[in-house]
Amino acid sequence: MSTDDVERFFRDCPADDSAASRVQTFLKRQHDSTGNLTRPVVCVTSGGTTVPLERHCVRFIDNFSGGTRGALSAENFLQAGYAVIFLHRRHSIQPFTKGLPSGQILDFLTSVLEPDEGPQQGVHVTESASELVSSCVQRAQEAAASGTLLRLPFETLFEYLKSLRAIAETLRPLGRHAVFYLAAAVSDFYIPWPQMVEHKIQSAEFGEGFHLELQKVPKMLGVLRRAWAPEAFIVSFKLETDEGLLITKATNSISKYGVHAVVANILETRKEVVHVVRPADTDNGGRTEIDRIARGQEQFIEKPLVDDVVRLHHRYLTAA
Ligand code: 9Z3
Repeated sequence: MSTDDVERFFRDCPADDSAASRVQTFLKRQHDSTGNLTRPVVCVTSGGTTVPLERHCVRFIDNFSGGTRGALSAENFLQAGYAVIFLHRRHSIQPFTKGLPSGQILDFLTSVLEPDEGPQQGVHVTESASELVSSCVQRAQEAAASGTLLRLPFETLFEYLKSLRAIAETLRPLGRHAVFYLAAAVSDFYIPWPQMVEHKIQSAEFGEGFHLELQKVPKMLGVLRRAWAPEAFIVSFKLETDEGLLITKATNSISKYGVHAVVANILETRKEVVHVVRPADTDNGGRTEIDRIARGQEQFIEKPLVDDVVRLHHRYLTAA
């Protein structure tokens, strides 16, 4: 894969360009009146990308991820004083909604609609849920009032990568004060737009079966690290199902793409334990150092995970 492949990907990319101006406006809010940056900015990516099979898309390939990792991490970065650009799969889990029912929202509500009920009239949160709901509402309102959370949705691989590039290029002037925390599950294979059929694939046109040929997505991690945002602190994620491959694959990402840390996780245990793999501080023959992060007594592992990433980012800032 060469830079030509990357150029071709974006040249053929159908998605719109609206992310850049939204990020620009958001970024202005993170500066004071004299133009100084008031807080570091992290781009948290979250949820899975889709790969369309048709331009007028009826069918698509999806990628595993509900978006819990990204949403809870975004909350913790806000708590740690970062401004957060939350690049997420549309309708995936949002910050400040963990624990709220997505499907059974009506179970949380009671309705008093009799005209003679006076001030009681209206729709109310049930007693048992009111503490959880008010905490979620309060934290969401705080983030909205402080202007420190920007939500940018994506659906397809094309939209995701186009927005990621726009964010990276807009954050470039922040240098080391920008962080990329790439928790989204991004497809490795796709159908390039020029090769994609216009309309719904017709099963009647195929005899025994339907053969699909996918191409490899050009690797963007190295381009992000070296060209789009060369000074930013880059944390990528590695998901495996075979424990035996995990640390080697994470270590390879560091040597291949030059990322500053890789969060390595196994599908089944990802909510309990992750490993943060990073280049050794001192030159000890190119080896890596590994922080094992366990959920422990915390409700969610994203708290100690983000604490670790923030610690590493602060060290990166002071090392400059
Ligand atoms: C992750 O590994 C995330 O931790 C999860 C979070 C997707 C497992 P949930 O959304 O899960 O909380 O349900 N993200 C990266 C996955 C990925 O596709 N990584 C690529 C790879 O492993 C590199 S970009 O090759």
